[in-house]
Amino acid sequence: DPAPDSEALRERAAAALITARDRTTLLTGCVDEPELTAQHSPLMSPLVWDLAHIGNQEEQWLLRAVAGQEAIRPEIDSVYDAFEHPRAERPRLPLLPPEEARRYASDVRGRALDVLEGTAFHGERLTEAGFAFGMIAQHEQQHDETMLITHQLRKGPQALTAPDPDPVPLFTGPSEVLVPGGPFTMGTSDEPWALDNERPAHRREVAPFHIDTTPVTNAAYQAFIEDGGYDDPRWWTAQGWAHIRRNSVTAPLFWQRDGTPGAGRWLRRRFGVTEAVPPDEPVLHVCWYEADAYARWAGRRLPTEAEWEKAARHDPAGGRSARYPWGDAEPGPLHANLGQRHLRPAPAGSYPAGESPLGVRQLIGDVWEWTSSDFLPYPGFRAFPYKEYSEVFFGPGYKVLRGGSFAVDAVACRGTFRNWDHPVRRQIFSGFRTARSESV
Ligand code: AVJ
Ligand code: FE
Repeated sequence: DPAPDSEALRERAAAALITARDRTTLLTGCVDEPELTAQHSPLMSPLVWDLAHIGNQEEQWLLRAVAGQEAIRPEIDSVYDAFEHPRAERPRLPLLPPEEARRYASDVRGRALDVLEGTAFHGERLTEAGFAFGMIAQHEQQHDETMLITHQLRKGPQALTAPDPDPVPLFTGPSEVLVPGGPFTMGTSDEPWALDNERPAHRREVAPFHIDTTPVTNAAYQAFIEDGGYDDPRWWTAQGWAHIRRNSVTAPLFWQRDGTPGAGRWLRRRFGVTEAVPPDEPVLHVCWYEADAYARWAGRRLPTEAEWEKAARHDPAGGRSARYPWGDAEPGPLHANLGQRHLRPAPAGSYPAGESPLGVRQLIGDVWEWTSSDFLPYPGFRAFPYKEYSEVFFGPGYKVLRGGSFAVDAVACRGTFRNWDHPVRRQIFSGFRTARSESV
């Protein structure tokens, strides 16, 4: 290691871990103990499970795998194994009570920072460029996003606050841009903290297509609702139609019609507050079936995952793939709405400094964007460091989401980052944009 690089990496890793822990502390410190152990939705774990699971993963990877230490409390590994216990069961497990969970996570953290001081960042794949530390910071941030979803599902008064994004003038640019056809580099082999499913970099041929300049807004989505979109099987796949009928899905999750006679408005509940649905904001809390149906109604389709990544990373001038739509610079507050800085997406057309070379906005941050693609390995994929991060999820049961939401931290969000979920899921911070093939 040339020393300065090593020192910079050490600082970056420590900062990423500390940023994540500050957020975990906020999310688990703003409600009282009974709320930490309660299950707010069968879709989610009690917050106190996430807290100790965060510590347990850190112990397994940084203390045991990297530093070869003995288990602190081997008996709890199984309690915090996400594969042994589905979320619905977790409240009945012998969970560490809140104070113990906090102490455990902070004990692990103290030791992990000591390990960081003494680790060389080369030689071993797990520690190459600080990978294991970056992976654990990303893991904690991913659970922080999960805990924020739990907060959104939780009934009861507001527990979290954040300033709103700055207002922007109504976006008046083109509604779509043409992405030229041809190959581009998808995925990465040199982003040091990229996870296994983002690797390796490979050439992808993509036919020319048009993609929305901004995510689909609440106003646009409302037009689909008012046009009877949820009552017309033409727009839905057979599975989607069966799903929305069986579950009486008639609007995005957390929406309700304003009961005032003649109001004709929609309200939504957001982190304990009921408010009018803001027309210019990207639509949030829709499942894949809803995104897919809206696109068909609009005479369009969801972008494939490759199309999404080409729109986000390809620079037609330079011909190479950048790390982000705006280039290779780390995300700053002018680029994207990330990191729970706000508790909502920013209006469509925000963040001009974050646009792609072709002028596509808000690809990073605001809302996770559903793509039409199943979650599958790239050619040459190798599971690392464990099969249960990605490999066991590959297949038709999961659709890929891209770009990150306001609730994801920059450390867990890149032009190559891949998220996935079941097509019925909508408690997640999910929205979408649409595309169409270039007609010849
Ligand atoms: C990549 C967001 C689907 O939360 O299930 C957390 C991330 N993996 N702990 C999830 C993850 C293990 C994962 N997602
Ligand atoms: Fe996890």
